[in-house]
This record gives sequence, structure tokens and C-alpha cells, in this order.
Amino acid sequence: MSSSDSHPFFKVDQDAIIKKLGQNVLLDCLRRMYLIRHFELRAEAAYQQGKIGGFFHAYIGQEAIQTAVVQAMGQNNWYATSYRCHALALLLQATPNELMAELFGRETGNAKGRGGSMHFFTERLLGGFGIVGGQVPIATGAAFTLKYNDIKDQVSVCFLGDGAVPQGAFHESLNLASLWDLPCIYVIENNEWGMGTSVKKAVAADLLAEDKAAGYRMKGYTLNGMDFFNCYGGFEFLYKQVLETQRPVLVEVKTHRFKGHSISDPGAYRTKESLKKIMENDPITYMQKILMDRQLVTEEQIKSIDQETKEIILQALEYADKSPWPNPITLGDDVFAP
Ligand SMILES: Cc1ncc(C[n+]2csc(CCOP(=O)(O)OP(=O)(O)O)c2C)c(N)n1
Repeated sequence: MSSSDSHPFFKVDQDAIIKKLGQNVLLDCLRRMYLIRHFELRAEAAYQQGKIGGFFHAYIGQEAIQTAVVQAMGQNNWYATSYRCHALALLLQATPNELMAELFGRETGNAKGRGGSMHFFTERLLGGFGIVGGQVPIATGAAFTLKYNDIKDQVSVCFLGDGAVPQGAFHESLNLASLWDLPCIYVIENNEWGMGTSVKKAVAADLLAEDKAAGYRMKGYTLNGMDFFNCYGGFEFLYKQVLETQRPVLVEVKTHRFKGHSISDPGAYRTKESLKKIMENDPITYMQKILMDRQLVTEEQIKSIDQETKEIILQALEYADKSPWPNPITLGDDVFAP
């Protein structure tokens, strides 16, 4: 056991968060988590049927993190993430229809069928990036733009995996962000694995946030990614702090992915038993339990959220399946390189 395993999470007041957000907003957050889960599960099934090709990385197990971030900070910031980008696009206003059509490679897709699973974008999502750590300099640049244009009510939020921490781009970006006082929140979603490599074998630090941040004169925080309330409370606090100080911060959010690295990964590096144990700690089940204990949601309501979000995704599948393929003559459109 390393000191990281016993390190306490950032303290939040769950009662106060529940009171502040209220029943409607909390149910809306739960609904978004269900929508993400159904999107991923149904798209995986479509992939297995040969309707989707290329890479495919599911966000299942990590839903509480980005749902809480967007709820705590709002849409009006710059966001960037890795190839594991389906959830963030859904949270930042992309429709399930356009995203599913993108996975199907259709003209009606989010990137006209050119990008596929790893490259979703929206007006505020600068993209999903396939190069590990590739989004870190981009998000840093977005934070620089905010500073350059004297915009003080927005931040840049950069999600990255634990596997991106040893990347040179991470080091250069955080160094510059600190030197130049850039309003950037770097969020390491530590799901313990970079493909099949354990983070413990890849990163020479126990605490990915606190230990690394110290080297850049930044503050570091550790949050519990399986707990929506811990993430919401932590990110609400950090958002205010970064707006006030105009200084970057580094956050580690401890989480688990319930699926393989990508759809083609059988996950032979972890045992069935360990995965079963991990999945007992489902962020959706946990949030439901807390809401049910406080009589903020009934079994019936949960069933109806489940059904309603599943329907939306089934319709998205139908939409994608019926959408036209891009016309090959348009292949050079939107290509700007000479
Ligand atoms: C620069 C670079 N090196 C290697 C790869 C191959 N690769 C793709 S994903 C991945 C693991 C990244 O893991 P992590 O950052 O922890 O993110 P997660 O998949 O767990 O969300 C690697 C090594 C790549 N895409 N880019």
C-alpha cells in the first residue's frame, strides 16, 4: 500500500451540497449520468454488431466526475479532454443523435463522420484528443487566451488520464501555466491504468496532484471520483479559487473504469474478482442511495429516469442508422492543410 491509498479526499459538506442544489438539480444530474451510461452501453453493443468502427473508449464508471464538474462550473468555460470524450460532449450540449451518428461515421455526425469516437467537440469543448497528453497544451493555450483577453469569469478545464502525467507536454504546460498565472484547472482522472500499465509503474509520485503540483508552485487536491457530491463540492471550491486567484491548480480524481481501456481490450491485467469489487462501488448506485435515503427520489422515479434515458439513446441509434453516409466527393472539405 502506498501513501496515496490512505490519503484523505478533499472534505466537503454533503448535506449543504444537497440543500444547495435541491431535488430538481440533483435528479437532473442523476439523469445525465444515466444518459452517459446508456449512451456508452448501447454504442458498445452497436460496435459489436459492426455498425461502428475504429477506436472506442467508454467512460463507464467515471460518470460522476465530469457531470459534477459541468454542474459546478457551468458550460461557459473552455474544456478539453482525451479520446475518452463521449460524456463531456453530451454534458456540453452535443445531442445524442449527432454523437451516435458520428460513431456510425455518418454525414449528420458531430464531425460529419470524419472524427469518430475520439474527436467529439462542441462550442465549448475544444475536442477529444487521441495523442496522450495532447490536450494539455491546448487547454493551457485556452487559459492564456482568457488572460490575454482579460476575461476573468471563465477558466480552462483540462481532463487527462494518469497515463498522461509522465508526458513532456504535461510538464511544459504546467510550468508555463504557473509562470504566467493562467486560470487553468488540470484534472487527472486517475483510473489506475494507462492501457494495461499500472499508474504505480508509470508515475514516480504517490500523490499525483499534491506531489506534482508542488514542483510547479501550484496547489494540488485529491477528490473521490466515485462520489458525485465530493466532486461537486471540490470543483465548486476550486472554480471560485481559480477565478479569484487567476492561478492554475492540479487535481487528482480517483476513479475506476468498469470496462477495458478500449473496446478491444479484454482487460487481462486485472482479475474478474477485483473488477467485481470495483463495480460494487458504482457512482450511479451511490448517488441514488444517498438521494433515496433522504427521500429525494423513489424507486419508481429511478425506473422512469432509466427508461426515459434509454429511449433517447435507442432513438439516437435509429437516427444514426438511418443517416446518410458522407459523399466521398466531400472528402477534402474542411481540410485546411495545403
Ligand atoms: C503520445 C502517445 N503515446 C502513446 C499512445 C497510446 N496510448 C493510447 S491510450 C494510452 C494510455 C493512456 O492512459 P491514461 O492517460 O491513463 O488514460 P485512460 O485511457 O485511462 O483514460 C496510450 C499509452 C498515444 N495515444 N499517444
